[in-house]
Amino acid sequence: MASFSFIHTADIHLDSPLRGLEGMEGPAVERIRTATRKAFAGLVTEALEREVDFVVIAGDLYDGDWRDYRTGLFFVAQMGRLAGAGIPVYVLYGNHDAESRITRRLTLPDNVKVFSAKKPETFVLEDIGAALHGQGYHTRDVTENLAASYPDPVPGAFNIGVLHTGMGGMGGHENYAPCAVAELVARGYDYWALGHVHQGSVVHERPHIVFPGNIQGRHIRETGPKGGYLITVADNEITSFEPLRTDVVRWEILRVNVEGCERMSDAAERVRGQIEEAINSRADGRMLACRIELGGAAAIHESLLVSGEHILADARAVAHGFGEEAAWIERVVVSTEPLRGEDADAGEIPGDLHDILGAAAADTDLHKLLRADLGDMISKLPADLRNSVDDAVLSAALGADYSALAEHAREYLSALLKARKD
Ligand SMILES: [Mn+2]
Repeated sequence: MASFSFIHTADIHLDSPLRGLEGMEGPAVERIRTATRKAFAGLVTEALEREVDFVVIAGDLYDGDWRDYRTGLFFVAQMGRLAGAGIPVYVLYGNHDAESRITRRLTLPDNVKVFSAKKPETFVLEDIGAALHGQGYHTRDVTENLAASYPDPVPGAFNIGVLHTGMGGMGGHENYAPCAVAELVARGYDYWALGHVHQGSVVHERPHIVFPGNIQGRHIRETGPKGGYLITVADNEITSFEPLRTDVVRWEILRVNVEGCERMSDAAERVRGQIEEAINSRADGRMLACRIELGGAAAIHESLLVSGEHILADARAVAHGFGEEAAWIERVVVSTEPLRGEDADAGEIPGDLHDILGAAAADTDLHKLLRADLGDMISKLPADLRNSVDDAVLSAALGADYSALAEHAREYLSALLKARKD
């Protein structure tokens, strides 16, 4: 019986710069900084231990042009580990590592084969009866349907299509090299090793059409377990399809309801409980990188609004209580509400100011002023930055919702005045 196994991975984004860690230090931050490398080395270790027949990397091995040669040398060193065991690696470049974007080059070990970016290329592995078809990206913006010109399957072989694609525009990813599921199914291959969409998903089975997702979450929008797949094939049938978890840092959003909390220390205690629960039930021994979202109606709403720096520092202090590299807090988002039936402004804001602020939300002249001051600046922000805002106040500003913005300002001012009085 002809049997073999391979690993399918994609979107490694080696040495991807991690936003928001500037000026931060400590073992947890260092762990995050080196996470893409550690995850990739872990994947190579899996390939060696499982004695796979080959490894497929379906695009975005790199995050863009290397800052220096260390990124390339790290990759080559990992490939050298596989070369030592006689394991070949098939690499296809995607939008992030398109030929035109990577200006530095290094000699790759013989076991690494790179798909052509000019036309579809096929590698046939005679000894195990597998054929791999693929075409890499020459430039970043590949808008044509690459899959349409992939060749017919090699008769009698287990055929694998390797493709970096946005398919039909999934999950907020740029729709590069678009194609349809039905079209891939009709191609007659046995497995489509896709890349580009960072949230892993099995799009179709028999034939398998698979986005493995990235091997390591890089920020709070890449939450949950990450890794590749180990596929075993016998007589041209997939006999096992197993997820490999390679992430060394696991991103999570922890929603903490602070309803009923009378003091800030009550909220801290609830945060502690949520972190503990996440470490025990969802981190699988990885370091947890989390965002805390405080919600619910509570008497401490105003105190939370005006003491952002303290809340973040205290959440980090709580996390340190679980050990140096157990959990790290990315941010604390305050989405709480004042207790119902209570006029948040009552007695806090002097009469005139109260009236002015109350009317601000509906003041069209004020909106015009805000638009003049903010609109131009906002329109100059890069699209990915604009799309990644998760703060209510910033969202209102970006969405030109000036009445919501005025409302946030009124609430904040009221909380500040109240805090001063207390
Ligand atoms: Mn990509």
